[in-house]
Amino acid sequence: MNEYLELSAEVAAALSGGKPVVALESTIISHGMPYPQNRDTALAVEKIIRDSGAVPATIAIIGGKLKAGLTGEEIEYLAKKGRDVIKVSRRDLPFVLARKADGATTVAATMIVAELAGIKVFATGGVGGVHREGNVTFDISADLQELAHTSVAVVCAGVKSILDIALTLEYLETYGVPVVGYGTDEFPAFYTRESGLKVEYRLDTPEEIARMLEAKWAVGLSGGAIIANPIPVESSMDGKLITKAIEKALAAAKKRGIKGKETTPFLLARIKELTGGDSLDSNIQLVFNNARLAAQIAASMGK
Ligand code: PSU
Ligand code: MN
Repeated sequence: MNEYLELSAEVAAALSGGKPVVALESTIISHGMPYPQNRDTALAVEKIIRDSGAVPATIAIIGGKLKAGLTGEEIEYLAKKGRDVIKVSRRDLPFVLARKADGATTVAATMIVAELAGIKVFATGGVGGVHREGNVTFDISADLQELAHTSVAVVCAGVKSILDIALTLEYLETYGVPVVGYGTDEFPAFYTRESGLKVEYRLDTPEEIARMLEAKWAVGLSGGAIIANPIPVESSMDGKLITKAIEKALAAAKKRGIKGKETTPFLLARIKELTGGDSLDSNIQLVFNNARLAAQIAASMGK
């Protein structure tokens, strides 16, 4: 095993015993939600995965170690420290390891650790993508390149319209990343079930998704896949209301000159303020929904 990698006893036992394991990221804890909802959500997601018959592997960097499977204390620590924890994507990883520091892993960094550990399925809320005006700013999340190269399936609720969803889908197509609509013909937009953009492939069961992933990897098509799982109807938001909040948040980011890795956390926090917490409730529910599906896919792999 890699000298930087540390699996919890539960995750190590599940992997060696061929039991289903679902990876979870930690940037969503430190930078994606406020305390204490972030801690409560992280713990509840783990419980949902356990109740669905799989083992959760929440991933983060603690003391320069790539951890898969955190203790309750470690989750509490990352949740409480919030944005003071380093947000770690691919390019940040070597520095944080060498300094023996702590870090919250983005989708990209979580995929890297999951692949090292041998975990194939990962659940989160939303992935990063091509930002609006990305053709000018070049602000394209490293998550997309990771999906192009690292062989882990990411279950998410689509991407937020803080991004340019159409450009994000074009980018994924160019890099050969399969995008599945789970029970839908439309790519979901995180808070809402519709984005106005179609997916090429709709699959309606976890088994079909597992077969697709197995086929992909069996023929040497390395890289990830996006399993886009629309937010449950009862938790979804009013399209107009969320669009307004997003427009305001984007304008505020522009005015303040927010750039680089700060952009996504800034927008998420602003949207939460502007919607009076409704967006946070939706966000939490869609993560739960993704965790359930990811556990089912993980259980179907190799069957
Ligand atoms: N989108 C969300 N919630 C999140 C993130 C994105 O709706 O918490 C986080 C994820 O960790 C994702 C990261 O990997 O932000 C992307 O950041 P950036 O755009 O800087 O790559
Ligand atoms: Mn960026």
